[in-house]
Amino acid sequence: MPKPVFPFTRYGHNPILTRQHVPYSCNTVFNAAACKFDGQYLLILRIEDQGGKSHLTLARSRDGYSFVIDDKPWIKPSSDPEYEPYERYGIEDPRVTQIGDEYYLTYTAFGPYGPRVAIGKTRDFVSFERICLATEVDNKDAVLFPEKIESSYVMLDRPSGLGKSEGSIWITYSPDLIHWGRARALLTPEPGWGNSRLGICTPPVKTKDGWLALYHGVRETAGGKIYRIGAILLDLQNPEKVIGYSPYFIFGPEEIYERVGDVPNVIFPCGLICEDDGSIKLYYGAADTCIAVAEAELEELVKICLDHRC
Ligand code: BMA
Repeated sequence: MPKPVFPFTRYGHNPILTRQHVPYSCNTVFNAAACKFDGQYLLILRIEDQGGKSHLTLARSRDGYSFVIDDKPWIKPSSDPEYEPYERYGIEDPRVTQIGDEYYLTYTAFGPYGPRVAIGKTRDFVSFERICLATEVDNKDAVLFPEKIESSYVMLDRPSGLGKSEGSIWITYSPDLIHWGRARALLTPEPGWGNSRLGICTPPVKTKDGWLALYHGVRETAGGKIYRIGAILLDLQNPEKVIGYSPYFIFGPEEIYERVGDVPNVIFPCGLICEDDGSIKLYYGAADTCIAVAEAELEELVKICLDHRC
């Protein structure tokens, strides 16, 4: 087996956001979606309040490292009777995908029945329109592709597997973002660094070699779970075909802010921004307590997948 590679370099002033940066009282700020909008970097932060429920708040930056957080939440759990029973315990782990001139959010709606995937959209990051609760419960980690493929919207998600302790990455299709089907499993846990759960982290990026996405692998250990990151490459025309993926993790908790926090040993990226020079910025929640950023070359991530073709 070839030598494992670690393509990510952490920003020197991590963590970039902690609860000290939040202009109102909360427990933690972590797991943020990321995009560029109106000449700025935007993070859609998951903020957990002191009651243990999460909402989403925007943070803005000119350089991608130094962010200012809005002084009030952007999206709170819904009071609409159609959504309220499913968002009662909070809304979590957003991801954002630009399709045309609209930005689509996928997030975890969490309520008494369990977690399920919800979809909504915005044009201006002021108003927000909920589109649907897209899956049943025990499903999280959903990302949308940035374009339709053969006239269908395409989504990756992570329904729970055997005994709820496992979970695999699945693909599913929709004509209208509301009705989803033709679901297939893409990647499932194997003994090793991702022996328990695999979930997609960041929306797929189109490259000449395929759709590149990052995913987390959860390893169950005697000391608890460890959340680490791998890369996967999917066929451009037929994204249920896995071209290759990293057989080892390429990014994992090492720094103190990743090792220690409300949930130790967690790196949980929800946002990836591609820069014009071929680099990417990966925004990740660290130990469910703060937000950090790391950088890599997109081409290097693709190469890792191509070096390990299925
Ligand atoms: C997952 C999600 C994430 C969280 C992670 C580690 O199941 O709930 O929000 O960061 O667990 O606690």
